[in-house]
Amino acid sequence: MRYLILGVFLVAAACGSSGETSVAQPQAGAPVRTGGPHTDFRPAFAGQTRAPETRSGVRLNIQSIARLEHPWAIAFLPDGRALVTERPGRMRIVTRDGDVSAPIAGLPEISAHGQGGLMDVTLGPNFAQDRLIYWSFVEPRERGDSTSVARGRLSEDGARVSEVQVIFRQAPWRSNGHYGSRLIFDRDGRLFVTMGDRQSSPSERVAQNLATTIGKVVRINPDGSIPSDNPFVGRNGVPAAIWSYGHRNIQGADLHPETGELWEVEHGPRGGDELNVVRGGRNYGWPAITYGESYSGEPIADNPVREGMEQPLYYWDPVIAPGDMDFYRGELFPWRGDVLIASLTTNTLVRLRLEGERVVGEERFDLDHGRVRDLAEVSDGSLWVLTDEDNGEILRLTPR
Ligand SMILES: [Ca+2]
Ligand SMILES: [Ca+2]
Repeated sequence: MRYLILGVFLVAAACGSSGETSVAQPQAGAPVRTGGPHTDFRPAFAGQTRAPETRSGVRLNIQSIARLEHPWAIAFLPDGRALVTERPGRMRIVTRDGDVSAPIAGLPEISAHGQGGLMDVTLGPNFAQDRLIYWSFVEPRERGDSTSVARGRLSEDGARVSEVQVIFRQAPWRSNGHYGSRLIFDRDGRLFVTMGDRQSSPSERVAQNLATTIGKVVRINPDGSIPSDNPFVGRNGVPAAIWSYGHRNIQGADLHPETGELWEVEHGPRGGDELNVVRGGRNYGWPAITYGESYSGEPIADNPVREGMEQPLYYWDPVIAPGDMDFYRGELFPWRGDVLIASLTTNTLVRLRLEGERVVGEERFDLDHGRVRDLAEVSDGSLWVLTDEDNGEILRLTPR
């Protein structure tokens, strides 16, 4: 282990009357306490991992407002209610007070097994006029189920979707994992779909193969057609929808509030979860380069740096298993411009402080309600968080 463990004096402080535990401030420069890394790779630049712990002084008020089965994604409607998906294949409308509607009718058949089912949902860029919503799901296919994207018109009363069209289909693959996915409209109204490598073996190098949409981010128009300025348009044998490649499994993404570029968090294997800014035509390396190793401990890459492949802005080893990520845009918390990440394995909300494209601080908030899947900022700056459990919850987070 090459990381210098600084003299960190973690002193358990007395538990307050509210029952939360806390620890004394570690010395300046010490990272969040996580245990040792699995690999002994050196970061490509200072601060690429284990940024100093940065305390914002926030204490969270955590309120459970509704229960759902494996809730996966939240999309707020203009009236303040939210569309919320459940991975087994239901979409519902939830009010600010947590009243949950019956499932919305009219969704096409969804194949729910393993890590997949109904996943993300987002409003179209002209929702106020056309009421089009977009969702990602695992579609039953003859040659192996895979990630698809559909859109449909939400009725005025929110009870059903109609005029449903499947606008994108990832190539099929026979596995139950690594479906992605997040749906992010860019500022020009084009749709990014972030996906995964469908748990293909690293030795198959599928995410590096430009002939398939597996292990890729794609960019499409809202009707499923291909933007003429996509990076691989006109390249023989390459699906023109591809925006970037070499991705393992992306379940969290957002547009940078200033630059409008796509940022994503990506699951690594054992070690090597990543934060990336995703640019058209670039290769993000999986599985040719990674800061992780296989679950059996076998190496995947002998070197995490390679010419022509992008370095993550930041990585975690051990992993956080990132669900969604959002840039915080509000003012209720003192986090404006920070990256907030839902962590499935640590049951925490992870906050990254940025300076440009460098991570300069990390903080974690122990929510202690199970696997954190999604987060969404409410118009008042509070947060809704989903826990991906059989008896999952919508949690409302406000500062104390
Ligand atoms: Ca990578
Ligand atoms: Ca979100």
